[in-house]
Amino acid sequence: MQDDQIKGGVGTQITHDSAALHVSGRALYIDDLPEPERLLHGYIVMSPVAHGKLLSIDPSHALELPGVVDFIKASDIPGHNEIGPIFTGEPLLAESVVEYVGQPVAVIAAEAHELACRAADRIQVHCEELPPVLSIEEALALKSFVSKPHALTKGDPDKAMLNSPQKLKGELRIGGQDHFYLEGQVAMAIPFEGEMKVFSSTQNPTEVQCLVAECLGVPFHTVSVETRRMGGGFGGKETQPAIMACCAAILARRNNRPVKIRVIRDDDMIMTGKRHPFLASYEVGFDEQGRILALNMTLACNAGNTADLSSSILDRALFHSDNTYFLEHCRIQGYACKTNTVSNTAFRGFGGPQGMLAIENIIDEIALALGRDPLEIRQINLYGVEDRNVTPYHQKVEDNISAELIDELVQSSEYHKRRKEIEEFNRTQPLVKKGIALSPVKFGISFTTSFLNQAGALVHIYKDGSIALNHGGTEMGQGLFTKVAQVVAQEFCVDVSRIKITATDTTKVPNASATAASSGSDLNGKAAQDAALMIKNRLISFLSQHFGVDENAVEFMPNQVRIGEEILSFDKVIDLAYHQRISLSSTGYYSTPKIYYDRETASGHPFYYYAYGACVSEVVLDTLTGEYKLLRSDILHDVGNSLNPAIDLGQIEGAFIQGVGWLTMEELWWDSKGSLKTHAPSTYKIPTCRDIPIDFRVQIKPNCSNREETIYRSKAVGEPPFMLGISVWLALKDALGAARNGSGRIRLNAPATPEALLLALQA
Ligand code: MTE
Ligand code: QUE
Ligand code: MOS
Repeated sequence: MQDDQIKGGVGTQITHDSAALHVSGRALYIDDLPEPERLLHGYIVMSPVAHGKLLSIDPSHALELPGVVDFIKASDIPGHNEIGPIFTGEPLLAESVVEYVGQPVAVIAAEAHELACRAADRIQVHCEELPPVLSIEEALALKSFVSKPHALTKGDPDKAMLNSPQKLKGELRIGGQDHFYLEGQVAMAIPFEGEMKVFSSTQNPTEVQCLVAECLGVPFHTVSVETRRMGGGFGGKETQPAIMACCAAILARRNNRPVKIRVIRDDDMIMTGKRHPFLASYEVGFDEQGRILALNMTLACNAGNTADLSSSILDRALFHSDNTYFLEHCRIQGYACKTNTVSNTAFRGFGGPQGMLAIENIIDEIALALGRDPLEIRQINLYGVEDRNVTPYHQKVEDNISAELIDELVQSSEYHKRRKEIEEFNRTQPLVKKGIALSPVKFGISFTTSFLNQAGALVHIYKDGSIALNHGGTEMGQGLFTKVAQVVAQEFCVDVSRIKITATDTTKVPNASATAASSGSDLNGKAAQDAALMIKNRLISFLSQHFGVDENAVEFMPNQVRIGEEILSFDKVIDLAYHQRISLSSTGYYSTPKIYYDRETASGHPFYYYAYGACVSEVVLDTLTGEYKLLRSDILHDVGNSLNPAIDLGQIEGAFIQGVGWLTMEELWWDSKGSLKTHAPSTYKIPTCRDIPIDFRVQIKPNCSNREETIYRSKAVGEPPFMLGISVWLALKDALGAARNGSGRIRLNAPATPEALLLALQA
């Protein structure tokens, strides 16, 4: 008996392919792989100061420990000492200056991990300290930047500001965020026959391949990188893994032994980049209704000591400082400030969250100034459908559904009724105050660096009818492998269990982009579909000739193929095709259409489409302690036609909570010498299961097909819902307003920790 449907096709809620392995602890991460014989363990020696001349590094106390085998510094790197993803001037190991506390300056190798760790501690790094630049303000004053400033302008903001009946000026400080992936950074390099095989916990195996080859001074084809899965990446494994991979490969080549480097959590947090802190300064002009007439805003981020991806992250911050709102006259300027702190990097949302928080705060300020419900101000400023639809970067918003989405959520969450109940509660409760807020999200999908929007795949069908799938995307828990397997199952009309998802490997698919910008399933799904269709079309043409029927008479049915009157099992068809010498393997390729951006004119069509969502959150605040509880969150989020609603729901919930963590509890704190003091869970509070809303209602917006021809008209989901967490920050601000009885402006920065809330109450 054949089923009338395949198992695990597109749109079905199958579980993550590794779910059982994850929850039973059997999933293999790089540190779990069987260790090769003669494995050495590397450990990275870090700069003790934020800024200084590097005078000498003395490894003698380390090398005298039995089992310590090797030591390298910058001058021992055989090729380039460069690991910048976009710009040069980003050394793997510091040469003559050190520029942040934690900067890699040397690497030690020993017979055991703990020994290497201990040996690294004994290495003496001598520096002549120089004055560090630690804050955005200092860097702005010195005009110390890692990349050229960028600005978006539309209309005539100066004139519109002059003519605005109401104006507000303000500043918002936005904190950074540590990725806190469960699996720390790790790499293992294995030398053989002049080649180097690297296992790297990376979102970007191709970049690791290229950088390892450049550090070794060898052609790319002698280095291969494999990544089966990461224990979370969240952007923290886009560029940072190069440090461990390159150091391991250099040591492996010198010693002709395999080398593994895994840094402990504290050192990982000190050494590697985080989300960029931002300082937003603005002047907004508006009318009595609260409609924004002019906006003049500067977004300055703390890029840390090098550029890394900061220029692209700043671009994305600028591109999202409109969020869902039409800004007719605006100037939005961006600065990527160079400081003597760790170089900040990609983190879920990639600057978008910071830009969006800035404008959401402005909307809130307008509402407060006019004594109106912020929801009204949001609604009155939304992008239109026919007009009022041009962004500050001059892309037309053509798929806008924010108004209807917000209306639906206002209804389903009973926003207005609850707002009244909360007012009543606050009238009668002197010490605890409730707050509520709705915040929308519009997130642009595509790498804004247009050439990155490409992907490749490789599909094999073996003689027994089983299928192997490979593509350039990486699995970090987000379910990409599962979704792409569903696409291939759908193409061949077979059960997904037939498809073996294989580890990302630079020898199988070359020149892949990072799995980033939420575009993993969009890009790799299409590339895998292309490969599958190539084979499928070969099969169709073969079968029609072999059986003497029209090509239209060949039909792929669940796990079978109908050829005219005949029905053969999929296995039988493959067996037949093999014996008739039909190729059963194909590569596939995809590049996103319609996108371009011109930095000179700051205009173009950087995004293929937008993903939308909105969230209503309700909090209760204890005005004596600043403690709060997230009572309820209602989310309505657009994922187009979902490839897998179960996985998408998980992404929405997880991203939201991670966003709440960023804005309400995760606080990074450096001392006056630029040393990070919050480098473990004892001092850095991430959300846990106790922090999810007591009442959590998450809905995927139904019947919401993507108007663009994406893979099965789905939409990217990885990052957009992160920004729904903004509703919680706004709800806390609303509760503060209630506590202060509407007297004066509320100065609240992010994160809104209990301490910050208490200070804002007393200000
Ligand atoms: N989900 C899990 N479980 N773990 C992760 O590391 N990273 C996020 C998001 N969801 C992440 C995640 C980030 S930053 C991005 S860009 C996307 O997943 C990348 O994967 P995708 O493009 O396949 O959605
Ligand atoms: C979103 C992203 C990324 C991005 C642009 C986005 C990203 C990323 C890069 C990038 C840009 C230039 C490079 C490079 C990478 O741009 O993750 O290697 O040369 O890596 O809008 O997530
Ligand atoms: Mo995600 S920040 O684009 O890795």
